[in-house]
Amino acid sequence: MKTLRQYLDGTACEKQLKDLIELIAYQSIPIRDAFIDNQSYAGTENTYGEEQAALDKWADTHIISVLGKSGFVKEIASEEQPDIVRFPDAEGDYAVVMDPLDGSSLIQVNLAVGTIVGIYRGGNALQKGEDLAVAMYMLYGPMTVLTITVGNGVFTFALNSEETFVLLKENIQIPEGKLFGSGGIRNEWLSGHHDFISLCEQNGGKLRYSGSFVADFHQILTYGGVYCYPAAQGKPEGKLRLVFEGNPIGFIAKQAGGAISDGTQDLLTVIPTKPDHRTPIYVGSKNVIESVESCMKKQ
Ligand code: AFP
Repeated sequence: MKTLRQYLDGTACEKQLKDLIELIAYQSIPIRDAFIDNQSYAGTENTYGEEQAALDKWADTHIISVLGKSGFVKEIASEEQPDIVRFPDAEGDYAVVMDPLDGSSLIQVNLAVGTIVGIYRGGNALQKGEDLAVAMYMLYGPMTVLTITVGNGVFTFALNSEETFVLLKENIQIPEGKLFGSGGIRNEWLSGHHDFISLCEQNGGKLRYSGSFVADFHQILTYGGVYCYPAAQGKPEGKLRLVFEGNPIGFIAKQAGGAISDGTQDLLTVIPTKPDHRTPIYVGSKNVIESVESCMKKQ
């Protein structure tokens, strides 16, 4: 079975980028192994006022330390850091954006959570999503899997019993499915979002939402449909973060023939104004995202 390295060797990625991808992908082993010892909350909050799980903090510190030592990376923008972490002396010129542990409220109930990562060339972390060189996520479920695009299709690898990532699925395309899931509180949704969700229900859609973006998106990637975290009354920017969540997942969706939108435009064309730039997110099958945008226009 083809390993991650064998796959990367068949791509046009430069050697240092391949090494960086592998280095990050295999951090899923220490992160997964740290679940048992990090079940509690750390007693601290991130920039967004969200309580940090101990594993959130552990994974953040761990990945930053590994990347800092690697010399590959000039900047890291992490959901768990208030500011961009800089390594001006690094020999490499990449910038990494990451959510080290996405879906952290699910750690204590042992549901699937993930790590989201994007890599830019040019050492600047605040670039448009469409300029990503690599987008990937690791999903810690019954299997630990890595879904990745280097801009030439989407591939999923699974960690086998020898702790090697081996190819599970190649050239993944999002089907035009009917799953839908939405974050937020129904009473606070705006009318366009209400209309869109009603449309999903009328069309025989099935509700699926766990509270872990990575796990919920992985399901959409497989069966088709849409993941939403909408704008709300008094919260036009929604909850999710453009840089660490929207862009890497959106880049994967687009490479798989799907789309991502903030309700009005392709999210990957938006220039981030700051690391913690928030945005409404709709991601999934292409025709479903088109109907989101038409519901929002009528709002
Ligand atoms: P954390 O990474 O802070 O746990 O946030 C999870 C998340 O950004 C995303 O993974 C979920 O889909 C969404 O928030 C869940 O939010 P709600 O708990 O409001 O549904």
